[in-house]
Amino acid sequence: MVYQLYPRSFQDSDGDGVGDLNGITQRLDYLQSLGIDAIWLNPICASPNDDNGYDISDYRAIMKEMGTMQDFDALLAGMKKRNIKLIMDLVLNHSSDEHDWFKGAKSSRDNKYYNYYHWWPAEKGTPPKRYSLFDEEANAWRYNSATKSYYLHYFSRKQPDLNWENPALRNEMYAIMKFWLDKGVSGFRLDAFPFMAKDTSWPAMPADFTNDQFVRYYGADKKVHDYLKEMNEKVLDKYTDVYTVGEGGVIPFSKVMDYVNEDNHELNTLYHDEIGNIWGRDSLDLGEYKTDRKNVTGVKQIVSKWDEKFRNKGWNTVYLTNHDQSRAVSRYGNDSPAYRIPSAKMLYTFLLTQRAVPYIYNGDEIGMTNIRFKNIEQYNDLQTRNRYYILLKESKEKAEAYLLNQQELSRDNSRTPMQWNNSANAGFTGGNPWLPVNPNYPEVNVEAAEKDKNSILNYVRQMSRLRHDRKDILVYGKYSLLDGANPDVFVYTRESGGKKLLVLLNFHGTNAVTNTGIDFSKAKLLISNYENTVADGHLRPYEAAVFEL
Ligand code: TEU
Repeated sequence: MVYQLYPRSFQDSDGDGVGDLNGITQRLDYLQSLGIDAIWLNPICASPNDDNGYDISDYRAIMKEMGTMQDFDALLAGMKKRNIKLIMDLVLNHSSDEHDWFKGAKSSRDNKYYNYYHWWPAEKGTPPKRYSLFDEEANAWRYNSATKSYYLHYFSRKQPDLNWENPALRNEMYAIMKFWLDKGVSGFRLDAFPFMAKDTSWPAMPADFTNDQFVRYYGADKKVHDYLKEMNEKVLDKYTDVYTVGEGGVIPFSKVMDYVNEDNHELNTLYHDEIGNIWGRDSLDLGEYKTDRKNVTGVKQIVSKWDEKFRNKGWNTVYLTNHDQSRAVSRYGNDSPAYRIPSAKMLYTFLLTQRAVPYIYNGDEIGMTNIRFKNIEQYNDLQTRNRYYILLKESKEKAEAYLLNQQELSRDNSRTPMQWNNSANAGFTGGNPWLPVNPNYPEVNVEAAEKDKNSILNYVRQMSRLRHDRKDILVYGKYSLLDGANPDVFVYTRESGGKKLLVLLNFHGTNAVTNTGIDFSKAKLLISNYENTVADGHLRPYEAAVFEL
């Protein structure tokens, strides 16, 4: 079980309104109580924070708001003592424009760092169209007058793309990985890794470009495989027990095994975005959104097809939300007062009974909800802000529609500060929080959840114990879908060594019936999110249960 921790919003220990490493260290007993095996820390390296740490200006230094290298060493030692491993976020595709490499590169074409980045010389005319995901003008090329050339930035203009074709750059990145592994970290989450390798002949994008052509024009070029293999050879192979997870949202399903098949020696795991895609997601076509929260059958198909993919080789991951998406209970459950608690527990029953590495996102374990900002000025995230202003140039209606959509989908929803107690700013900071605390903190907070034996938090702990106690079945056992066409209920068994568990999940806020043909006479209840759960195939709104058969 991996706990994803967004350090900026977790715990501030020095009153500057930004979470820090000492804050995390203070909360290690709490983290241990969740029964997690590892923590993935979002970026903590030096950064001007154009994209909250995903724009790194020094890969070997700690962001000043987050503390010092001594603080990092203390955090790591505290984690080791508690047997929790640390997974670092490794930002490979781009650096900050304030990194020394880029400062040199942009000064002259003769600078030794010029070829650490991708450039289009102005004498060749305007560069071939590439959209940027975060740019104010959606253009991924930006002119630099000192070199009379354009640099590439798939993300913001303060995040120039690194040129992995240059062996000198690759060696720098490998040395950085060694630096952190030598300190004792246990692995890396490879940020946006498919974009590392581009087709640098820069083919023209077709006029009818659609998202499914994304990989062709943006990355996942064959060379990604070479880089990952080299990274294993030069770095990862030299260490034992190192885990990698790639952010693989854009990798087509048919190509996944090429990356995670252990024979290929590339990645241990990657994560996909298919559940998020079916249940509402920002797409690259600015302003177009699909939301189909009722499509439980679709979700079942996704889960089943990914399980099948990993039947014999490789290993899967599963998550419901992260720092790029909104809150799980708001998006997939129901955050109204009546259903917030049962639906969040139902989602955890799902997450922690999967044959995959489950990722829990901080704050979800107490059922934190979307903050749903009303005005564009309230947003911090550059993605929301920049896209809003692009749309506003097109029409006011489009911009307004986008704003409504962002109430449900914006990344800031999951980035509001962790709610620890009912004191000012939810106990997150003594200062001014960098992003407002969700006003529901007097009710939704860790301290209140600790005191309530029926809280989401205590349910997560029970589920996590169950997963560890019945590891042979719940981690490694075979998965089989039952009642697959049922549009409300997700039912499956997990089995191993002649023992079988049944998982029943009602994803909707209405009563439901499932037809499994299973003989319930010997069924023994292991956990459920309601009082008096009986095994008869009837489920109350958002009811979830695990039975031993
Ligand atoms: O995200 C990569 C990515 O492809 C994003 O476009 C992501 O899909 C989008 O933000 C979802 O709304 C990674 C990080 O997870 C993200 O936080 C960073 O902003 C991005 O890389 C740039 O480093």
